[in-house]
Amino acid sequence: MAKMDLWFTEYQNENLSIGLRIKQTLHSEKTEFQDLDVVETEQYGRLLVLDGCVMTTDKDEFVYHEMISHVPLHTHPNPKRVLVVGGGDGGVIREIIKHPSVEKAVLAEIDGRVIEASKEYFPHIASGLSDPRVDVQVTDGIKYVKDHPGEFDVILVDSTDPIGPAVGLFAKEFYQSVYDALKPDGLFVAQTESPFANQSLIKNVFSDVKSVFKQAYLYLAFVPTYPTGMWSFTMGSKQYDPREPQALRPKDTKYYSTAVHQAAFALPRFVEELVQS
Ligand code: AG3
Repeated sequence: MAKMDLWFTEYQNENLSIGLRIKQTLHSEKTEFQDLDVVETEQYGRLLVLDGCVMTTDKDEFVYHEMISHVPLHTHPNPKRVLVVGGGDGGVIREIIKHPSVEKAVLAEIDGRVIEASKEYFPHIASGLSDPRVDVQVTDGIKYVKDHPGEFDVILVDSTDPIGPAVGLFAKEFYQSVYDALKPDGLFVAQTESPFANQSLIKNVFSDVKSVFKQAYLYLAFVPTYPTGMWSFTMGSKQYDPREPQALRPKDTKYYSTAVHQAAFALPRFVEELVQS
């Protein structure tokens, strides 16, 4: 019998898609907030898919999870209390708790089903969620941030794309609440999409973050399964300069190193233009 030719396709825009041959679909549901699917692919292992968009894959998850967390956590000299908004798969939490200074890491995820699906299908990504320092809250991250002024050293926003449940996480008002939820020397990072595919978003977020924090920085990493592969992160910092990282602390990383940290802030000219005021 001929091999079944089954493919997962994410339509990144009306002219562009990424396709991965799938072995099988492991899970499909409509949660209260979004469509949630888990598929097994030949190339990248399992995929976590929300509303048709790749959130993470077994094979390349380390790039995004290490870069959204270790860059800010090596910028702050002594991060003790860390908040993740979104990030229900647990990948960011897993990286945060590698830092011995961290006493408490809160996960504020709106969709409890993402947490459950990750525990079941991605145990190596969700592994940190059971750590005693981790407080998992199934709640609206926007409200959580508003209700906790002055509490955190570092806040990481691991959101979906700026559509559906995540729209409010890309708004200036939210960055102001993040600022207020940070201690006087705190800093934050948000995932901010692809400089090839989403230039106006990066421009707008950067100028909003800069107007709230005074200091804003953009850095890049390469995630093969995200639209265009080139991915950006925006940091707002009250005090510390991320271009001067602390010495390498957790050593068990696959992408992050002190040299990669420094190099991530070197922007190709067309990207630099997006953030020049
Ligand atoms: N959060 C950012 C995913 C954005 C990907 N966009 C897309 N595929 N269109 C990832 C969550 C991982 N913890």
